[in-house]
Amino acid sequence: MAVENGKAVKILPDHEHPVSKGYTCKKAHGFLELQYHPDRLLYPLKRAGARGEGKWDRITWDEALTTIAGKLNQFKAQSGAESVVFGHGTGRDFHRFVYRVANLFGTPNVLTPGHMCYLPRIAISKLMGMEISLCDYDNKPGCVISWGSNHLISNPDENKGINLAKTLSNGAKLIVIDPRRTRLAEKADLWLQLRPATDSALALAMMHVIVKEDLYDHDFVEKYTTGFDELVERLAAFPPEKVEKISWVPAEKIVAAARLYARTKPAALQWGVGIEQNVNCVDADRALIYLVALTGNLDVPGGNVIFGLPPGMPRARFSLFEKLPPEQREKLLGADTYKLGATINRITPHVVWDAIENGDPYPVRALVVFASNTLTARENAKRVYDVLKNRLEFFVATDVFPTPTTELADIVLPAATWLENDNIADYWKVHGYVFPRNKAVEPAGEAWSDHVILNELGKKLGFGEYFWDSYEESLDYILEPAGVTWEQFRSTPYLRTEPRYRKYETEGFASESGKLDFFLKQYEQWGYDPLPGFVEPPESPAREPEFLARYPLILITGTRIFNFFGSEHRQSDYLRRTHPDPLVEIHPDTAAERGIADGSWVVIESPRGEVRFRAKLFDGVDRRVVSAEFGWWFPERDRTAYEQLESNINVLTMDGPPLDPGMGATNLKGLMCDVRAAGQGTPRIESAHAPDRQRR
Ligand SMILES: Nc1nc2c(c(=O)[nH]1)N[C@H]1C(S)=C(S)[C@@H](COP(=O)(O)OP(=O)(O)OC[C@H]3O[C@@H](n4cnc5c(=O)[nH]c(N)nc54)[C@H](O)[C@@H]3O)O[C@H]1N2
Ligand SMILES: Nc1nc2c(c(=O)[nH]1)N[C@H]1C(S)=C(S)[C@@H](COP(=O)(O)OP(=O)(O)OC[C@H]3O[C@@H](n4cnc5c(=O)[nH]c(N)nc54)[C@H](O)[C@@H]3O)O[C@H]1N2
Ligand SMILES: [Mo]
Repeated sequence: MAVENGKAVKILPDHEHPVSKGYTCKKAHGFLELQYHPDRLLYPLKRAGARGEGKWDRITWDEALTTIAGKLNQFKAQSGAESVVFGHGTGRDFHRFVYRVANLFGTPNVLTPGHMCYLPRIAISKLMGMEISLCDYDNKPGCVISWGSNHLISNPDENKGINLAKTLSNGAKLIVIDPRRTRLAEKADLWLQLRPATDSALALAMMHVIVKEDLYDHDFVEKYTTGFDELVERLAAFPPEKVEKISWVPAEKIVAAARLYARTKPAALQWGVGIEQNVNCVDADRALIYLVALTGNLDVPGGNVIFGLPPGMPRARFSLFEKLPPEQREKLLGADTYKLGATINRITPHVVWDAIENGDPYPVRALVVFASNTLTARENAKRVYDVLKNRLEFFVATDVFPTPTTELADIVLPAATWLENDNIADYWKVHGYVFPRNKAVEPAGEAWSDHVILNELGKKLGFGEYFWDSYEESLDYILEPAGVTWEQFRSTPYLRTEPRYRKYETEGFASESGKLDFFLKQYEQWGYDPLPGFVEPPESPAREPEFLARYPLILITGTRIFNFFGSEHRQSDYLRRTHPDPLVEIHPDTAAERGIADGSWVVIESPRGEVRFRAKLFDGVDRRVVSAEFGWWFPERDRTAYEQLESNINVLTMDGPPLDPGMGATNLKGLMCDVRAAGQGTPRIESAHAPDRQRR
């Protein structure tokens, strides 16, 4: 980071960084425009008019936090701490404070995207007695499967696309399993263009081949697993010829992929949310873990490795889960239904909306969210709109910018950006590293970092003894077990827990059997399928003819965009210049049948509503599939939160049920829809339509 006279002027690459290896993404180049953008929230705000009317009074931090703490403590006294739900968005480095405040306050309920993003992998791995295993790119995998993951664009979580790119330039074979012909798919030795949401069936068919052709690791299976016979019995129901009909992938390609992956050693399996955002989520996750294990690639160099937790205090200790009384833990919303999610205290959103709407199983009165554009990013957005606008008693949102979500809040708190605070980066990840992130510039206006906000809110709520005079002291507290202070750490490149391989040989698995179980007894006891299987999604080509006549196309949503992160960055001229509008990919033949031209506006319709997108004709999607971006809203338009639903793809998605049984993962991919040229009728949302002011 280059800083001149207190102003950040350039974001520089760090070539010594072991994870980014000097790669910086386009969003980083666009960030300084956002850092100094005139739209930024600079002061705490209190709603002045009716909710959503757009009238605000500036208030002091003290008034804001005193009001919030007063309300939350009032709800707790009247309706129980569980009537307050905290929330956050995608993984960021302050989340530990959200859980610390929630646990001390006494509510088990924290609303996050974790039910369908990454946490299903964590939860099912833990149930099997391990942490999640990650690709060990630094030890030269000979073959990589990229499964529902567009890593070169999305760079998520612990690994960055650069590590995959380097592995491929070293000559590794590549198998891509994706309904879209991505840049990565173009490089692949084998591209399996599957029907969305059929991943678990495809993985079972690959295992079928691996077992039938005796390509599995006998030693690993015999010594370190249980339930192999039951698994083999299940695999009998998934021969490639049958799975071709389910997944649309030709049987010979399934066989070829299984052989290539099983015969190349070591091989790594990279997966993404393409697999998790549907009703088969956890079954796909566990089938993939079994593929890794069966082929002897678990915890071996160049395979999928369970790296250590980073040095420093374990996150669970920081979050003070033990302070949440057992009777409060039991009140976790949806715990009786989504039992795997409950093991890691995660909830699917509909249970929160049910509680707010109907008081079922108890009333929820307040929602306090940090860094989450809830209205734009959560499924079934019209319902979310109605709940936030009309049914919720008290709503607090903390953000860097005004958004369609902050528009509906009672109190809005201005957050500092990642350039404006010191922090321990990657503390929540499991690649074994932590990095110092030094504050580059002072916060804009009166913005506070989320840590500071939560540290001060914790004190106002009456838990002063668990918080710090200044939040920086909490960095020392976290680093204490690693034997360094923040002052020492801030000039260190990183701390790392060195990886150890094949830990199961000495430690086994932390399951009841001490082994990796193919047959999950806990799943059976919960009333779920103890073995991975496949079910048709609630909306699919298997539906009744009348439904299919109206909604003939499969819809996938949210494939990551290079220029934007979630619903962020739409304020940047630099990033919007090359990507001004929301896009939906449609096969040219499908478009021609509907009179849709490349670049024209179209309406996409599902049973939940209609939205407006620009057509991008692309023969890399199947004729029966369309793929729409997520996160769209238009900061340049002066419009209400309701009108900002116009191109919000979550107007079309389901919050369920039916959902993935264990985790409550929602169906964001593999829904049904139809598309028509916008000229033949604008979407229903446009009833209060403002003129279409495209900015460029
Ligand atoms: N249809 C569909 N919906 C999806 C997905 C999909 O694929 N399809 N993907 C889902 C997934 S995987 C996820 S993780 C979620 C993401 O869900 P969210 O994280 O809730 O969504 P975002 O829209 O990214 O909202 C992040 C907000 O945080 C603000 N922000 C950025 N930095 C900070 C900060 O430091 N502090 C504070 N307080 N605010 C900050 C941004 O301005 C933005 O408004 O969306 C989910 N929704
Ligand atoms: N630039 C950018 N980077 C991001 C984000 C962002 O918004 N922008 N978001 C961040 C977040 S929150 C997350 S969770 C990650 C997600 O990053 P990834 O896990 O890479 O997720 P996606 O790009 O949504 O989807 C990956 C691929 O899955 C495919 N896919 C869709 N449906 C299916 C299916 O049913 N089966 C299979 N096998 N594939 C399917 C899509 O075509 C896509 O190419 O990215 C993070 N990084
Ligand atoms: Mo995510």
